[in-house]
Amino acid sequence: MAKLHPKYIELSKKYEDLITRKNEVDETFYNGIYDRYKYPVLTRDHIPLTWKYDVNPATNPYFMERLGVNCVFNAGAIELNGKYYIVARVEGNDRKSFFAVAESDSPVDGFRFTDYPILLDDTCPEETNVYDMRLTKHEDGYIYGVFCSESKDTTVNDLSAAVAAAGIVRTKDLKTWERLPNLKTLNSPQQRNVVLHPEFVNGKYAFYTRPMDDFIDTGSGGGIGFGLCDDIMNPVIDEEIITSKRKYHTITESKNGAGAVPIKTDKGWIHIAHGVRNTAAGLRYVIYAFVTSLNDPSKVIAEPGGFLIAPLKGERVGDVSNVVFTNGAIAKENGEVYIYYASSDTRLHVAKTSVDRLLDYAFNTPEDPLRSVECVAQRTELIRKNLTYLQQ
Ligand code: M1P
Repeated sequence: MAKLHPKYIELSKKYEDLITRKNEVDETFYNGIYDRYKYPVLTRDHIPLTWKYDVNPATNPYFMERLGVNCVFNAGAIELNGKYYIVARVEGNDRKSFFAVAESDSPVDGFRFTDYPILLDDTCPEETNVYDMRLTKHEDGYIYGVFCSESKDTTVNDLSAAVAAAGIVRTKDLKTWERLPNLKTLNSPQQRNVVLHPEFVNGKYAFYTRPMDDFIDTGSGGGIGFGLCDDIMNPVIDEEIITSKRKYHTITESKNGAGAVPIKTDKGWIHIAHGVRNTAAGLRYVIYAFVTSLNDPSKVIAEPGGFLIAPLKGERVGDVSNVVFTNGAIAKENGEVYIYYASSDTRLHVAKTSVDRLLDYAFNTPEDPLRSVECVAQRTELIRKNLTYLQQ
């Protein structure tokens, strides 16, 4: 029998306690739109000990981490054969991210990583980093994972300059992954936050894109794009149109990007995306929602003003503070919706809502009127109606 370090025995017990801990709705938060949960669903402490330590006391007498993990965050999510799967972004102490599958019988707790992280086919020698996979159950029968594939920009004399592109993999079982060529967008030099729509549109694969001139700044990119592609084995988009636009002095002023795969409802496709504005303390990321038409998933038909989720309490602090970000949600047959969102590029949380609530929110929350005076008029009208009602 293998000899075990006492620390391994102690940490294994703590690990099991963490994985088996039941999650609870956070009763200190209420907005009627969704519930927040007390505990994150995944953190760096959910990483199996075998991924970080050499567990053999002969070769690791001090029981040191050999390959530390810094954080676990932005995750794609999917329900498959009655189980809940999260494909998380795991970042090592070396700043490189990779993907790992965690599985549970519950959407809000019990997530346990499978034995190994995903080892992608090494088809892009220039690729340095990968992150933020969106999982699409496509009507062609495959589950696609679309993620950011980042490489060094060698065309300029700047050590930090990078190029972002959309990488694509596909699978049927979340175990064997086939890497496809990266998406080419003929009119956008960089891409991040690309999401594959689950249905064909005009017989073609449809992608939500995020046209960008630069790695950080979207530059002339006007918002979340939408484009069609004939052949997923040679994915090229020659034209992108803008769906959800960036707007001055709103939550999307600096940039926005598609998040979870859109959820189909009888009133339209619900999108849960992120918006970014700049502040003296740096970029602030929030999550927002909008709905597009069933006939034309690029056409916005409901655009509630403001954010759906913003960082709260401890969520505000982390490696990149003041950030919430989503790239995965699970919509169950019974109408429940679980939004997996990461806070401050550090840990992953879940928010529970439903299709009915999201539709009510999307169609009945007033649009952002874009000017303070009109915002006050909007609020005054709500107060006036309430006071009249309460005096009855
Ligand atoms: O650090 C916040 C987020 O920044 C990026 O999002 P965007 O492309 O909209 O700027 C992503 O790298 C994301 O992973 C990260 O959470």
